[in-house]
Amino acid sequence: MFKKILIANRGEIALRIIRTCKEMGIKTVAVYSTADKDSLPVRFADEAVCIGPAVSAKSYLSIPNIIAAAEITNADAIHPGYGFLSENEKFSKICQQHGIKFIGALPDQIARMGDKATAKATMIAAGVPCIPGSKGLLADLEDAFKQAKEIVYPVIMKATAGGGGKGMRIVWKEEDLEAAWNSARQEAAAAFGNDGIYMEKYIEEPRHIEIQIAGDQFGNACHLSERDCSIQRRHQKLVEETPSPFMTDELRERMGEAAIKATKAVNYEGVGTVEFLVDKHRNFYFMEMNTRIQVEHTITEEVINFDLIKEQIKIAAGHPISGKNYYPQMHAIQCRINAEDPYNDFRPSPGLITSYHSPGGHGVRLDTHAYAGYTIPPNYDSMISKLIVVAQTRDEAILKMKRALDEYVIEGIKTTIPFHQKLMDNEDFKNGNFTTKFMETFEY
Ligand code: MV4
Repeated sequence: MFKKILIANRGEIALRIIRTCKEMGIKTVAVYSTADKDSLPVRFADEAVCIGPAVSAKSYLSIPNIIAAAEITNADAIHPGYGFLSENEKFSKICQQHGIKFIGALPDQIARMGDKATAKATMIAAGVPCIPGSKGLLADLEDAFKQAKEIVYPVIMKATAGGGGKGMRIVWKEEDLEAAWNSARQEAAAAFGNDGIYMEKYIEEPRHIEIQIAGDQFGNACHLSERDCSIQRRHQKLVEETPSPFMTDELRERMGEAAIKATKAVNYEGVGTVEFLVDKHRNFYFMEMNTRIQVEHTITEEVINFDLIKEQIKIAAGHPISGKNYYPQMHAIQCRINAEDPYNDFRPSPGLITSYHSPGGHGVRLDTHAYAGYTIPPNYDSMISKLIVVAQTRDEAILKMKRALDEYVIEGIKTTIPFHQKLMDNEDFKNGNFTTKFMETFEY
């Protein structure tokens, strides 16, 4: 087992990883930017190294600074958390070259899943259901016209280097194709330095349901059931839950099997997530594979009673997994509490938390690095905390979440707590009647 792990991240996920390391008897090294010098991960880790100024590019994204911190402190592994360098092929490779175990995917797995057209081709070859569309990248505008006619409008064009909606264009009719093609390519080139575009049939009003998977160094793989992440806004998830209110035992078996096929197709080692779009007929299609721990891993932990960070560390250290699948025994919901003003277009609201009281009690979990007197810096994402509840049924989980949100006091900044309170009272949400389009019409 590792003796010392460096955590190449900040905020609640850095704290989350430190906690598991402590429980496993593993020493921890926090790295921090000058903006985070007073943060909890810095205080709770055994050692802390400043890796640069507030701007991420010069601290949390600086590979030389992080490798230097690992070498100085003699860390034998690096946990990248989510975001930052967690899905960076080069970083995974450089860790390898320095004899430091990267607790995440291998460089070639990151590369293959990071390029969306390559990922899709890999999944088609493995027999994972994919959305009908172009075979690989579109050659030119003429090819785009030809493919769209075959696929049948509406179609969607996606940047192969994308994800998170950048470089994505929905095209409803032939007249609009040329403009969409030009702007998608331009946006993709500017954002990713890669203007490769592929095309798919546009699925209207889908649900976003993802399957948690795990694979080990011996070729064993399993799934740990689903999370429903349909409640999102501009590709930012707001609420996640498991089980999905749209799920059936039969669909879970089929999606779980498909996710395991995806895992085995890339000899995946570690924990990951296979994202699917699910249409109203319960047809499901591979969308992306995330080769990292995700923000919403918590709800899976609560319903299967299992520490996913511990599992990541054990797999990275060469432990085998059993290969049996895990099924939800409870119902869990997570609300992301952001320093944003929900009544002002979710505008970021960083600054000093003047007063703070956290919710608690049976079935309530709060993953956060915030406290009274903490200042949310403006340099990073605006998530303050993840409020997670677990209960026997979905109805009870919603009531528990309402109760926990009512207890939660954060003063000095605007937060998304009032939004979540309205959501928990919404009839469509309460009935499990929602798709990825929900936020376009929800009035709160
Ligand atoms: C789609 C789609 C409909 N049809 N693909 C959004 C982000 C990127 N990962 C893929 N996305 C979508 N791909 C086809 N063929 C709709 C979306 C989509 C979406 C997907 C999941 C969660 C929220 C979403 C919001 C808007 C669009």
